[in-house]
Amino acid sequence: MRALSTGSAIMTARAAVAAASGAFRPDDATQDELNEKSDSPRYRAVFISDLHLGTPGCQASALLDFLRAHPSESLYLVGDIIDGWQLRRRWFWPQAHNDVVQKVLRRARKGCRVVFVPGNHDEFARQFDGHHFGGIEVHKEAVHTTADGRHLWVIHGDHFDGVIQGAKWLAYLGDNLYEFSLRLNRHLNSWRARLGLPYWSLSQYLKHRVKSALNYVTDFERAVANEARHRGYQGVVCGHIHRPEMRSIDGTLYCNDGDWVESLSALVEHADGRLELVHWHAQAHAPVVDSSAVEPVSMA
Ligand SMILES: [Mn+2]
Repeated sequence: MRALSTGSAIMTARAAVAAASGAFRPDDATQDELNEKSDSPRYRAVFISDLHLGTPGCQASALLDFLRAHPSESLYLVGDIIDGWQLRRRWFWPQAHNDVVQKVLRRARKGCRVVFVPGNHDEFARQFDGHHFGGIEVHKEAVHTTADGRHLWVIHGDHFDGVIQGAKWLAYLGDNLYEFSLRLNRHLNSWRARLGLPYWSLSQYLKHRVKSALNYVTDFERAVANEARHRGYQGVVCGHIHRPEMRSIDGTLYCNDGDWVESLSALVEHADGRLELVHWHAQAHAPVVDSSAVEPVSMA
């Protein structure tokens, strides 16, 4: 076990690095090289965020499959990679999560530029701004220049939480819960009628709340894109809200690479500078993920 010598590093940082560096197995590397034959197209850059390693929600094996199929010159880890909040409460570190860290470290050793922009769940790493560990550069924010010369601001996005109102977890309510609310509504109102109370629509109330949650997403996207424009960038790449998206907002390109808990998505840059949002669960060779098995609670 090796640990960082920096005294101020909190336990989760030390433990995560120790877990990653302590169990390197050469047979893994060989297997990985076999999987990474040159028939995979090489991407100029890959952006992933919100892996939430250290939580049961992290879809680590799907992520490993994605990484194997997407070798790149640069890899941006756009925050909430290791979930220090959850690990502090309960230690959860299965082999697949270790494999992800190994995979990233190995990629850095093989000449891929790996940039880690910490998020709010791994904010312990923000104190290492400007340092590098095992070939991974840590920056509070970064700028990526595409092959066609666009400057993209790379941030996690949590700093924009303060300017946004609303119950964001409601954005993750599914249809099932909505249908359940309609049934609950009928029972609630027959009970209210017996008590002589007027009709009150639970579903209307929830619909209103879901609408304000969706407004939260739009407000977040606009706030991030506006700030990128004010700073003179042509676009922005962020994560945090677990909502993959790529669109122009008032002339500024807004890219959210999504997450590896719910949406299993990433942003990739092709050799010619073209950006693409990859939805991994939609790939034929990837395992189908049952979204109902994932807790609807937001981890943004
Ligand atoms: Mn976050």
